[in-house]
Amino acid sequence: MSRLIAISNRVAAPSGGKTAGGLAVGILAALRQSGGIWFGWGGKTCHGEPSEPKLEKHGNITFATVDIDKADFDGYYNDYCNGTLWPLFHYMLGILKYDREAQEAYQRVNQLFARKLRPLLQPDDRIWVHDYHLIPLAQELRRAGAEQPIGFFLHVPFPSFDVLRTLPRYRGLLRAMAQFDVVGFQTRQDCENFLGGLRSAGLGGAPCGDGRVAALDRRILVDAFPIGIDVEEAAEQGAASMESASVQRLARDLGDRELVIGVDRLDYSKGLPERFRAFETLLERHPGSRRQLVFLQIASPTRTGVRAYQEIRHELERSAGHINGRFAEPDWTPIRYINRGLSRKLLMGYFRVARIGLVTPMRDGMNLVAKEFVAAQDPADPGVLVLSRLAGAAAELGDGALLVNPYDPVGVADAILKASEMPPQERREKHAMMMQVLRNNDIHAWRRRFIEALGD
Ligand code: ADQ
Repeated sequence: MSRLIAISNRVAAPSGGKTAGGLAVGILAALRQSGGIWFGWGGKTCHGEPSEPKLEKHGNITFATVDIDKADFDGYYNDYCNGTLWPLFHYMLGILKYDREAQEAYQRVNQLFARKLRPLLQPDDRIWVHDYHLIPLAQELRRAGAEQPIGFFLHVPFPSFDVLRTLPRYRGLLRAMAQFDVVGFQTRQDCENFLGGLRSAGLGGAPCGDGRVAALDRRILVDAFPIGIDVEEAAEQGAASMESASVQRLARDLGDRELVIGVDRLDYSKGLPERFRAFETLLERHPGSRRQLVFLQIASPTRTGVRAYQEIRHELERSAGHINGRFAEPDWTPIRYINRGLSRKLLMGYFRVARIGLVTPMRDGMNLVAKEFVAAQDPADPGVLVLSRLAGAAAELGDGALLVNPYDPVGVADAILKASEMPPQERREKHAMMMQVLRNNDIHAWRRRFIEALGD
């Protein structure tokens, strides 16, 4: 079996296991099976041309990490990836910022990755590139002479043509994507958006009859590969952490009140201010729910170098303070807001204690929290998932979750109320339905399907 070369902006710590999130689990499992290299940025910046990649071998996997020039890193990561592409792909055009120099830094970092990776490649390797940070990588690897099959998986949504073309030089982005042999998305809708983009830009998009589509002068495979989770692990962690002192303390403290839980990176695409407003709307419109529900939001800070992320943090602190000031009683605080990341085990325990999981992004490629919440439940007395229609996960979990539009606070408030009143039998049926979906398409099925598409 040929080696796999996985490339992503960041490389998970080789010690892996304990802290590895869903994506890292999938990549590591794929690498372990065939052996290979995980290549990416090591977390350090430098001045000027970085030295050769640092190689660390663990079993049959080599972790190869490079430094990036400080000025290029700011342009590439903060400005272009997180200031331009992320808002564009999440339809947040109001905060999209575009700067040609940042785009050039993005291209340079992709050239750097290609330059440093090329000497490590063997002729029969297969290459799997992850996410929007590395869209030009196949193009740059081809220019450097690489002929191996190269696949790309986009973890975030792909926008419709009308949104895509707000990006100056958007055709360059489509051209770069057409240099991959396999282009994978989270949902069918994302595939349609990409194919529609190719067609509207006059770059191809017609089926070739062999399951591939024509793009420029190439034939590429475009398909949906919805990412899954390690279902059994989340279920076991959920059950096991009921023994943990801090999970028991939370359960005791709740008494007969019900827990509503949200867990997200602190990102404006996750709809946190809107979620807080929806909870406020619930307390306003349904006084009976006061004192009965406690909303716990755990939001870990990310991308703190980007202004929009500093602003949303302040907005949430204000909003939690305002809602608590308005509704709290001496023995009841409606919102508990934790501004840091917690261990996965603890999260799975909190999920299991919760009656309602609130997952209401304004747009999301998939959203693994929705899946983790479901997997961590007690099947005999499961909680209910309230899920945004605009998350990729809604395409899979639509029948079992209560779907909402995150822009509609009254609709979300009504769904929370409905979830809190749902009879046990209905909760069990919905949960079983969703577990079936999760088991049929777990993280291992996801990586197997993608590797198969890339060819052995
Ligand atoms: P993210 O936008 O990071 O991922 P998500 O899918 O929700 O979003 O994954 C987040 C992961 O981090 C989950 O495993 C979750 O448990 C963990 N996490 C979140 N908040 C946490 C906290 N406060 N403390 C500890 N852990 C926390 C991108 C795309 C998604 C897509 C994934 C995978 O934006 O749409 O689902 O990649 O493809």
